[in-house]
Amino acid sequence: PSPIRLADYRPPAWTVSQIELEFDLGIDSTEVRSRLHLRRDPAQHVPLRLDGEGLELIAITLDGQPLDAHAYRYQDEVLEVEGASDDSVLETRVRVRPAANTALEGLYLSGSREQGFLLTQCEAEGFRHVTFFPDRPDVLARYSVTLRADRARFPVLLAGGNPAGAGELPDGRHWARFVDPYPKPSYLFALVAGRLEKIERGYRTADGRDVKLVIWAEPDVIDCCGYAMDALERAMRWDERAYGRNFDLDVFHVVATHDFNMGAMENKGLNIFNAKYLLADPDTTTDDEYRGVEAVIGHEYFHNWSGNRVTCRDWFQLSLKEGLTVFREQQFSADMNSAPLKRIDDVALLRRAQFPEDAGPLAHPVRPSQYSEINNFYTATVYEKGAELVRMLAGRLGSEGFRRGMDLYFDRNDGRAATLEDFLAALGSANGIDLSPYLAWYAQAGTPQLSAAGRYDAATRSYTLTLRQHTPATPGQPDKRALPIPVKLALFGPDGRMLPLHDGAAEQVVVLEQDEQSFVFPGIEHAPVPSLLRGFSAPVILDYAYAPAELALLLTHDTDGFNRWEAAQQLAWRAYAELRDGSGHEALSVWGDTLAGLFDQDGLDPALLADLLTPPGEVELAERETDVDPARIHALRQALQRELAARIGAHVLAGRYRTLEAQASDALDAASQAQRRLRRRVLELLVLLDAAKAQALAAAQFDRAATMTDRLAALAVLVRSGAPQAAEALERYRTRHAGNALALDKWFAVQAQIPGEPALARVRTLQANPKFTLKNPNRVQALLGTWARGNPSGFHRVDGEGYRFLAARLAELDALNPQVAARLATAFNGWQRLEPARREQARAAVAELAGRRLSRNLAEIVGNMLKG
Ligand code: B3K
Ligand code: ZN
Repeated sequence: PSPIRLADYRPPAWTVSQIELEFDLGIDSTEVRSRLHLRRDPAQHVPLRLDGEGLELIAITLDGQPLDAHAYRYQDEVLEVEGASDDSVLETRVRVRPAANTALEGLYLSGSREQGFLLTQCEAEGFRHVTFFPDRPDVLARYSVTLRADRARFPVLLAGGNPAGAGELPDGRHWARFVDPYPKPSYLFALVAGRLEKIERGYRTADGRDVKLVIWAEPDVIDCCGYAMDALERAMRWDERAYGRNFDLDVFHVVATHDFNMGAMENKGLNIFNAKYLLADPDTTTDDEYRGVEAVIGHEYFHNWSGNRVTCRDWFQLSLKEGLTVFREQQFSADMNSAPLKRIDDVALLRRAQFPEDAGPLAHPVRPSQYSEINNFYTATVYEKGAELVRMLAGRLGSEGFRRGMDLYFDRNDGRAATLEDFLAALGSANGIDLSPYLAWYAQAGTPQLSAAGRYDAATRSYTLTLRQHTPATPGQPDKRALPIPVKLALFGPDGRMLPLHDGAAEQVVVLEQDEQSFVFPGIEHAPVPSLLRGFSAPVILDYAYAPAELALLLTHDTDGFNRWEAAQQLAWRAYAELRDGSGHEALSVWGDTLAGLFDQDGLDPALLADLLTPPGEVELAERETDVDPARIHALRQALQRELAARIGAHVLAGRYRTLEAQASDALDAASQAQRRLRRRVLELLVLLDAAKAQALAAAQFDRAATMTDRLAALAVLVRSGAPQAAEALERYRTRHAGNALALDKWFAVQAQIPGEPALARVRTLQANPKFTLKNPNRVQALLGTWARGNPSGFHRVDGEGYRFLAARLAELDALNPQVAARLATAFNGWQRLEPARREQARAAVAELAGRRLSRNLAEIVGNMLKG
């Protein structure tokens, strides 16, 4: 099939002003009647064509008349109808089969036939699996949805919009109707039906609307929804304050399911969540997961404006809603928790997930120019790099200017399907600035490399900073142009104090717009140490030839929490390179000794300390190498951390561990979370120095843990260090949490992280465990995703067995769930940079897979993988 191209976009020839849907719901068979009120674009003369996939057509009428067999044709996933005109009403009746739907796209069954419930997932193109429709985001219609079902089997019936009646039917059946007053694209349609329980809360919006907030879940987990409800209320208040956005329906439903392809979905008025991002309780949820629930609750809620009220013209504009909403979610999380820690987390994620994407065969711009399967483009580039671009724009405009721009964006585009040009135009015209140069960031793939060099002239007391940029070629984009790169900076004197800049400010933003530019700072009293790209002001790779002592100065004194961490990362990187190349130990000493010095410093946030003590991960380290040998990188990173542990000292580490242990609590406040984060880090360092002692501490921690965070941290240390206590701890964990799917996922995941060659044997054993199934995306991610995407030394075996094992699982999975298979296949990203033996094994495994009959999803990923 030929790819879809942005350049080929045409407005729809036919639109739908209103749709009336009626569902007769059943697990094996559901009947869907739809009445479409059609509008024709007078400028275009093409027959009516509607999307429809896997639909069994039962009846079709146009303007009340049954259609002859020759007046319509349903083939190749398109229904073509003759004789329709502007204002025609097309009515169809189709049958779909929810229980047979393993792709979890369209209408499907979550859970068992006996107890499970029905739900839909329509983004991006699931609605065409429900009924015939112009299934594209620029067709906005008013929805009226009537659900009918057996009352005993489906006591709860939900769809997006405001409730508009309900009642009884003969034979134990009942009905409910929902009308959504806001025109919306089909990808935002949703329904849910089954035996669900709820928690409920009243909420009054800032503009005075009384809204009912309802969270629905299966009876066994309804007690785990309270945290999400609180988070939802916080998110709603925050969006009112930060963006002046109010909720706009009378009721807001949120539903949890264990069977979901991604994190959650922002369907209008009926958000549907992967249970992983909704359910929370202290016995089974870690601190990181609590923050994840809050963030995703916020993210989906914020989509009500950035995505739903203002939607995307076409799927190439996906980052218009996703990059923007991730940015809003990041701001929300930063406000609710610690802003510097949030920034560190986000940049670490960008480096771990997006930089490798941008540097490999799957590289694509934030606004891709073509795709064959849009579901393959819900990527770190569209989401995380997209959010970085919004952050750059927000930084350029300042907080008031950005708010002005956002107000205008929402105002101008409310009820419309917009483009990234519309976004930049609104931000720009609200501020009298031309932001169109930033469009290049959306069109150009690859991570820019920014080199910086400074020169201090003591005679004139001026400092000159020279910046140069270069973006390496990516597949299909050999030549790159210069991008506007905002560099936020400050200058530090030798005593660690900030040097005032000429206008008295401590901090300034310079924007590099050409390939190379110099910026002069007059009136600088000393040769400075520059703190560059503060807060990570642009998503680039910075190269500046700092002396290790200069990085130590920033690590100790920088007032930007993010750049303190960044200095530690840079030092760790250099220390790692010294170990690898046997090129001395200058950076190693400076890194280890500076951190050892900070270890006992009062007033340093323990959570920040934990992050400072963490060197770049194995995926990030591999990014800077050619002929990558993941086993060697693992060994070197362990050696690096052992050096750090040695410089701090076993005695000091153990002492700090005991102090932290004495403070242990099961509270969720920032201080308790920070204590747990540092305690874990200390244990991880100690185990490298004195394994027996640390393992004994971990075993005791596992026994007594009052939170999942502490229990899982202890278990991870035991399992990954191959402790003699590991097997028993795993068994006790399994028995304790046997009935809890999310806790059991963590049992699979922790074992998938065993380093090195033994990982595969464990993965094979776990794959044969009766609790493992390829049908559940969370379980697949927990075992196969953690191993293949998060455990490089475990996946990249030198004999290639890891690659062949994954390829075989991908082929099986693809037959069930193409979206999940395609995402898992990205584990092969970066294979071209492996050392020759692994490279050949990986290539052969991917090529063998490419030769099979695959879904469009998986075929596109493996095809691109081999092209790059
Ligand atoms: N918009 C959904 C993602 C849909 C993915 C479709 N394959 C979740 C989100 O970003 O909020
Ligand atoms: Zn989103």
